Amino acid sequence: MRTAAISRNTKETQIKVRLNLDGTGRCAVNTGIGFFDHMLEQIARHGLMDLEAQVEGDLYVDGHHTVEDAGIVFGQALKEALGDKKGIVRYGQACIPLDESLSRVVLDLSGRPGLYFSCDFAAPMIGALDSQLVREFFQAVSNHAGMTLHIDNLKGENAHHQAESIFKAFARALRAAVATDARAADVIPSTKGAL
Ligand SMILES: [Mn+2]
Repeated sequence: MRTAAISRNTKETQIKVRLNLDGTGRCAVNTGIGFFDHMLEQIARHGLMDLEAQVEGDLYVDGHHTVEDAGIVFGQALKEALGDKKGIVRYGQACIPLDESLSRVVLDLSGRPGLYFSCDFAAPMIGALDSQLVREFFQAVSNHAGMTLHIDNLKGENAHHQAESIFKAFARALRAAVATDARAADVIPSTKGAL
């Protein structure tokens, strides 16, 4: 089973994440920011991963440390669950609409961090989530999973829809990239022989 369980404690946040890449979409998350919970649920549901996340952050400051650090630990869990990446597809992409919003995510589990993010959010806040933190979450995931990650919101007039279409597209792209390649089950998908 491709699973990981990671705990991370700092003065700003205390986080526990459990991840099963070969799950069914089960999700139990509590970050203290309702809309962020809603987004993590999209990753589990549409990524077909089981995800538990208990996040206690310094929300009296703002949501920044909570969201960024959740991204760090999710990225670490993803990297650990993938192991040597033998047999995975490696690349994934998805273009997902939510009503008027349309988002495209293209990713490579390359081992190298890199986030290329474009979204002009229609509102500064989405519920209790500062829309600027969507980028911060994915920056942390990219850094700690070792993932090249291109995220483009191509259209959108509602910030809830923009963010949700991004998370759904990320989930679908990730699901494709971590899937097992039936024609190369024992192969690390790189001419270097390592990822
Ligand atoms: Mn929604």
